[in-house]
Amino acid sequence: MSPTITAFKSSPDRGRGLARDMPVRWALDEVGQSYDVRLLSFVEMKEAAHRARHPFGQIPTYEDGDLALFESGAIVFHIAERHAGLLPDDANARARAITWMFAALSTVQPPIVDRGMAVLLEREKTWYAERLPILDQGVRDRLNDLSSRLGDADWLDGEFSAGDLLMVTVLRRLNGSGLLEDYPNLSAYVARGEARPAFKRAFDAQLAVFTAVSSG
Ligand code: GTB
Repeated sequence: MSPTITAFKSSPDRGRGLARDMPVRWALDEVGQSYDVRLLSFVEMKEAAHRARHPFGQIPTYEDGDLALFESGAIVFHIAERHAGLLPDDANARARAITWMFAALSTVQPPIVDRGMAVLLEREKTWYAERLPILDQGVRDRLNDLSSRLGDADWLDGEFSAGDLLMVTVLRRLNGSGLLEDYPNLSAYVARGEARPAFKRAFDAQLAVFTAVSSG
């Protein structure tokens, strides 16, 4: 039986693939695992039935038989552990790929999310013009180091892994900020991720939800 994931019924990102069901869809597509999707409204997300799956009333979740998971990183890790293709067989290479998963979510993502939230919620505030350059610098600090580490390699550590999948997902949140463009190797890295057939399938699937909702 296919696992079931949850996603926004009506995503505020308007189908740009920025919500966190995207890395889960992408991981499932990379390993060739079909899946079902339960779409949730904001109200349904906070109801007891969904909170039993997700204590914080959010998407995404993942259900497979009697296993229910939340947290996109944990779900991607679970998929990568259960299927071939997203983590190397060699134990040390596998540990390094997992390290990149954590680096994406714990080290690179926070300043990107902080900046994104300020752009979304603080634009009209008196402090915005002063705060934005500080937040930009926080993002640049991470991008400088990531760019140096990646160099001219295709992926962060050898073959494409779940670490790259999460890192590309995180970096995509900078689309439209103008920040990524200062780092040609990181821009090319994101483009390489987006060019993967599995990424395209996942992206099209979440876009189809938005298209159906907005035309219906
Ligand atoms: N750490 C959790 C994970 O990685 O799974 C975070 C989950 C999370 O933030 N879920 C969000 C959610 O359910 C959706 S993805 N929000 C509803 C709520 O909290 O009530 C975050 C997100 C939302 C919208 C955009 N966007 O519009 O661009 C991008 C990302």
